[in-house]
Amino acid sequence: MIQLAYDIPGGKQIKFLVLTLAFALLCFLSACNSCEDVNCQNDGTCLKGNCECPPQYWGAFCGEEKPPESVIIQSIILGPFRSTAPNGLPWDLTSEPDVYLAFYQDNQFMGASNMLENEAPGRTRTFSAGDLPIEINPNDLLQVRVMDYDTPSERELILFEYFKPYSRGGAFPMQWVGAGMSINVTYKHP
Ligand SMILES: [Ca+2]
Repeated sequence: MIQLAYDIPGGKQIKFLVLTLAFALLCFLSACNSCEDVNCQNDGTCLKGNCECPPQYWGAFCGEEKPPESVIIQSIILGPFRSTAPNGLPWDLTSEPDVYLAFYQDNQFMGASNMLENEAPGRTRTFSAGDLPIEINPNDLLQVRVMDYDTPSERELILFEYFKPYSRGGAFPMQWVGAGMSINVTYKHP
């Protein structure tokens, strides 16, 4: 083959071209196993020229977002709320309200937190890992109701807020901030 290259006009150029191509191929093959020019995004790590992605990303350079399987509420910081019920009276006549959170998606009850007894309306309190967590659907709007527990059959709605659990391209925020509360979350991926 190379002998043929010598026999035709411009053969030397062809030989040079063949050698150059062979060299380029060798460089390319060795570069395949090198991480020198591989920039993995989103905390991906390069291993033998390939990006190993964290569970929430995929793709050659970990640039593609993977939708979560579910969202886990880790803690909720509930700020001060109004001190009186809509009728103008205090939430409880003889003590402070007994506060808990109820979670709804698509009009379905998803679960409730533990109750904090005798919570003064003016203070900030945290519902933490022991009071939660609640696993929710990433695709349905979440309604969080702040409730005052009176008796097994009587509860009063203090306030509610809506949160969107997952937005594509939103880079998985660890905290959602609302007017009256903020929610710390983690994302579960398959
Ligand atoms: Ca009450």
